[in-house]
Amino acid sequence: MAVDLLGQLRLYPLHEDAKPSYGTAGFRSRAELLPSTVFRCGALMALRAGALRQVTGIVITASHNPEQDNGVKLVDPSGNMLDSTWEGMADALCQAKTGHRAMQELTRIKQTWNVTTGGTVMLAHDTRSSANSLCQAASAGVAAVAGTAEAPLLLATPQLHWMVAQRNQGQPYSEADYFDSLLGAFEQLVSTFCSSASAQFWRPAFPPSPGKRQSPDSADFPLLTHLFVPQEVSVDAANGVGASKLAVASKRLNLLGLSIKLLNDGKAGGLNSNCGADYVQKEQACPSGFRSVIPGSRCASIDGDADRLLYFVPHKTRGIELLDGDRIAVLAATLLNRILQGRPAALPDSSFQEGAAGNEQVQMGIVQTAYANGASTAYVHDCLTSCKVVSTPTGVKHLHHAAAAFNIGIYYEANGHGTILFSPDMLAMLRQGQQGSWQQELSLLSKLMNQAVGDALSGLLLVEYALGRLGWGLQDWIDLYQDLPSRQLKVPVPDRSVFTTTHAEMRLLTPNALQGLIDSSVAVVEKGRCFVRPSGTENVVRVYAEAASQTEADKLANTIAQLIPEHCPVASNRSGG
Ligand code: G16
Repeated sequence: MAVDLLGQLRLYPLHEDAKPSYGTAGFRSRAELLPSTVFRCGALMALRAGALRQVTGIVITASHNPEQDNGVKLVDPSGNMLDSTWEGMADALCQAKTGHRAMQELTRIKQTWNVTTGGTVMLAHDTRSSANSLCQAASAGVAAVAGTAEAPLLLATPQLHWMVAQRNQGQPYSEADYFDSLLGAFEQLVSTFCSSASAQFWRPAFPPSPGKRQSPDSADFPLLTHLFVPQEVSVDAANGVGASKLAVASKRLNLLGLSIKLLNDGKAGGLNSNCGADYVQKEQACPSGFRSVIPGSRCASIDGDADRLLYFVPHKTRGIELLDGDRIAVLAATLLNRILQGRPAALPDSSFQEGAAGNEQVQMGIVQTAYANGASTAYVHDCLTSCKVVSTPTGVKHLHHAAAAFNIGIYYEANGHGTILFSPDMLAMLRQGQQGSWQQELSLLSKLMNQAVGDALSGLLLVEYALGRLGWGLQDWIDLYQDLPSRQLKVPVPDRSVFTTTHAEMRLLTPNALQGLIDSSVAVVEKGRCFVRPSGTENVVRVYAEAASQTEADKLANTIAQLIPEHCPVASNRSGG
């Protein structure tokens, strides 16, 4: 039966306050403004599935934003975010003021892509109360172009990305398969490379010289039985969807001696409310619900849709030692370097040149954004010499593609969003490895790390494996380098589109005069760095500053934040993501 597309579009009219705009990770706004956008995204992703004859996906989530917000993340057949060439079409479709105009946009897409009917779209949502009605809107949009919308599933965002990628590669793709793949890889890594049988292999070739700092929990020869020493991580689950998913994983991880103590698991407390990875990073503070956690213990925080991960150590006061995405990337690069060099675990040692030799054949890179702490970038340049550092604008969609250019591309935003990509050539080479070889270890790591998108569960397994494998305690990881003090602020503005940037968002193009004022403020601050960029997920402009002292970083950020209103002419509101 023919579908009345125009009639359907008119059932989901554009809200008069909605100004949708495809942002850093799809569309976001207050939930009540979204039905039209979500319906149209359903139609768009069904047409993309039809055009490519592969399955696409939609996740209804506003990730780190508050409960009253929602949004759509659009998943390409590869499992990555929607191809950037379609973002303009998504904008034109979702911004069309009337059903008739929206239908014209859909017709244009059909003609351009020579597609008559929609394909299959997988749907997922997080724990927000607006999920049900928005999933219905997405399904209706898919059906309106004669596509097939699958039943929506309660999933963490990276799970759906993984499932779409697997399915299009003809691989098992259920949620159970997802857990089997990640946890199975972790189990195999531990049993193959951290067992007493592999102890010989892991004896350090370069035992620490006398007088060098010793890891508090390592003997001279770390036999890598560390993982079997019961390890507990207290995880702040942001009162989001990640809580139930981590609960599933923790049953299997317990058997390996890795115990996950779930806090902010959604039984009390609001989604991302004074908790979650965004809160912990921006406030540099312990999330709520951590009063019972012993100062100095190993803690982690994920965000509302479980695609970001940070580690932290609570101090006696409310403060924390933050181990952010930059540090996870450095830990990963250290582990990978040592595997590639056939080099065993050794304690952090300033005379030890990571990546100095042995892996010339493998191009490894770390992708960062402007938010990467200057100390982390300096550490990679100075100590991980075989790793190239690349900087991209904010957004996994940018980092992912830059990472894919390497044989092994590590990408992590400072906010904890990231993963490690292995190129097809690299994977083909790794498949030839024997049991117990470095190739097998890397191959298992490629299964542990979600190859589609940043994933908090992957990240947690990586950190625990890397620390156990290297024989490091948290302090060894912290001691690699000292972060420069930094401060992030957000300033609400009437129209964030007047802020445009260049140089991977490190410099402003417009408003014209503001960059000059930032430059002169930075020039008088020791180790000063500061930039301003419009958020792609909130109606704010973000200010980032770092300096030699916290007082100076705070002062620099505040000085620039105060300049913003006078450089921002009043214009139309934008409510989209
Ligand atoms: C999303 C993106 C991230 C980005 C973050 C903040 O994260 O996936 O890549 O870093 O937004 O972006 P912005 O500074 O433009 O608001 P999430 O976890 O909210 O989906």
